[in-house]
Amino acid sequence: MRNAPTILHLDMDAFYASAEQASKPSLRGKAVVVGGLGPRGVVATASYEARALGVHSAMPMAQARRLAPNAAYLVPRFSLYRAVSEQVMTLLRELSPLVEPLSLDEAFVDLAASGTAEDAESARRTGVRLRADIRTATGLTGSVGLAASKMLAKIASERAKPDGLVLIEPGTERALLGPLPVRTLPGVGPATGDHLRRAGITTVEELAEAGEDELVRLLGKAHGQALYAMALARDERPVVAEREAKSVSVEDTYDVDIHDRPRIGLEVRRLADRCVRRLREAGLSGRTIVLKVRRYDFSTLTRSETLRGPTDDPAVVREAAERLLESVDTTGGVRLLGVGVSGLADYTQEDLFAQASSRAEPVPEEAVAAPVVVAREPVPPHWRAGQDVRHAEHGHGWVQGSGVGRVTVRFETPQSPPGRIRTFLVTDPALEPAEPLPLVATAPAAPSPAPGPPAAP
Ligand code: TTP
Ligand code: MG
Ligand code: MG
Repeated sequence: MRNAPTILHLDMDAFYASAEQASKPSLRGKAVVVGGLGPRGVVATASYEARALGVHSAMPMAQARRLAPNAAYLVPRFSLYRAVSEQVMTLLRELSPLVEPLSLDEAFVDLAASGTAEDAESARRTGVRLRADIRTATGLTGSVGLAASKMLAKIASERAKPDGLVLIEPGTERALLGPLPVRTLPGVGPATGDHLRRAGITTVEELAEAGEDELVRLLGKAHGQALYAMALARDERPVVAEREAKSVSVEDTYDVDIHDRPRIGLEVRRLADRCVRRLREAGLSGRTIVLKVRRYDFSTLTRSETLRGPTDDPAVVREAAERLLESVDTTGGVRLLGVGVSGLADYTQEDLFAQASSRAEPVPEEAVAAPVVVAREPVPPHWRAGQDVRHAEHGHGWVQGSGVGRVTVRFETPQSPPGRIRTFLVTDPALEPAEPLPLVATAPAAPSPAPGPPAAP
């Protein structure tokens, strides 16, 4: 094991909920629960204010509502979380080429691989700076753990939460691990935990004392040996840079702009089929379908839809791509079309749910609210709590609730003070779905999407 705490583990604090609070000024400091809002929905995450009331990830939504009846209940907005995640991962990659993302909000970084840090002092400085940079870039907080192994770095960031940094000095690992519950160690889920408890082992120290032979007898060779090594704080697992090819995509540029809507639809279906062939050739499946359209004036837009689970089914990709096309104005003609599938490999949301279900009871299917980006039944309009909207007169806001033909919208933006609520008919033509706004105001470099011809790239 290395002799300096140069493995960094970052995990964002209450990630989805913090992003929601940053987006929606009226929710700051309040209990916020993000997850599936349908009858079988489960909690994806809860703000720290809601956690104080007992709400946590993977809990059935109905139970959360009993514990925190006054909390805000919101659907997840994955496109926002992905955008923030990309900003965070970019900052991590500036520290080292060896970055191993574990999920949208979490990654290991090997600081020694780039010479960013050689000792505890420089590692701590790097961690402090990273936390400040994340805050500046995203407006959100993340906690950092630093240690000489992955296992300890992750334990350290857990202890740093929320909004902190913990560095474990090499040599102090065993003393720190000893009194912790066995469940702290990677690979000890509820079942193994119960098994060990029945054998009288509840702490890491007791695991070490039990000895390798006893653990192998209890848990089998591979698991027993691995756990014994972890209990002695021996963890040599390297940080492995993320796998290549996070998306597979195909596109076509047309000599003559296509105007004919049915023809555009046909091209999109063809591209979807070609994309799926590529995906299958690579032995991959993915969860986010992306449609790219470059219009006659070179303005390029992408639309994406995230499915409940990864797919490599041509019919599913085709349908999703066609649905996405519905939301794109192609009058004037298109010169390029593309279809891609991303959310491949170990980066998908399923990992989080798999993780959650190994920690707790199995997570029902409805873990993620059904249509994530695109409403599938356009009539009557289906407004979901938390969703972004734009009103012709009042501007940007979000759906606070809807029912009996009415929808309540709060008009506020990440940079505004808490906003006012107004109620409309669900069919009000002045109200339309909108994209999430960036959490941090960017320099006025990008042209606003207001009237006027978009600039050529
Ligand atoms: P976590 O990092 O496990 O949790 P968190 O960021 O909400 O809170 P903290 O790290 O401060 O304890 O998960 C990151 C995001 O992944 C979380 O915000 C929502 C999502 N998620 C689920 O959708 N389902 C789950 O069961 C879990 C655990 C997380
Ligand atoms: Mg987190
Ligand atoms: Mg995490």
